[in-house]
Amino acid sequence: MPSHSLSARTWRAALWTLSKASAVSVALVAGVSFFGAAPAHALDLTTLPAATATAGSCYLGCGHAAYDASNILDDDRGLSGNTGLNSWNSGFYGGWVQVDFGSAYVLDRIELYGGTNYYNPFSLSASVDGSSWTAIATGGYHFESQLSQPGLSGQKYGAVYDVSLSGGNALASGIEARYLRYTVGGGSPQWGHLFEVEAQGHLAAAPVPEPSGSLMAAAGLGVLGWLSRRRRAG
Ligand SMILES: [Ca+2]
Repeated sequence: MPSHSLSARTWRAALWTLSKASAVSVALVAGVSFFGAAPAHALDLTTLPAATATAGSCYLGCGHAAYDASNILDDDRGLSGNTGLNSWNSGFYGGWVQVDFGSAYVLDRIELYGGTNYYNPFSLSASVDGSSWTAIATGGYHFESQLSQPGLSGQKYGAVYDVSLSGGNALASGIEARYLRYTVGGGSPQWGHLFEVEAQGHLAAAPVPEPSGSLMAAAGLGVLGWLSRRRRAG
């Protein structure tokens, strides 16, 4: 057999092996990229079974059905009327109420449902341990088209903060919270009042170990060697 023919066969075999190895390598890299990006699952934090509400004070005493802290998690935003059985009231010109989600999550969105007679400048803060707090926002109830649902008197009245919104609705990304606290400063024009709070968030992404460059190279060489042996055996 002429030598140039042997050479051509050798080149074709080498090219075939390299093309297969490249395809496998691309698949390996694509697979690593796919599994390395852990998707964030949005959760309704305020409807989690573990979610509970507590307050520094309640108008008729915390634990009384009317104006208790638990009323901010009863899925009634005021549509059943201003009955006291669906809202929290601090009982003085200030006060705070907070939600414990049961575990820490990264916040994506917060909705506050107020009553149209209550403006009340407030501040929102977040904590992962219940003792160290991070300021999230300051604001006041207002007519807010971004609210998902109507509240008292069928009005969308309250406040919304969201990582995908800007301006007065902006929420900084990456805020971790097990506790979300709503605080009305002392000397406020009305008693502290909140009909409902809703929050969405997701679990913080756990770091996913990815193969190092040398491991990837070793995997590529292994595939190359296997294909070469397979070619020779054929
Ligand atoms: Ca409520």
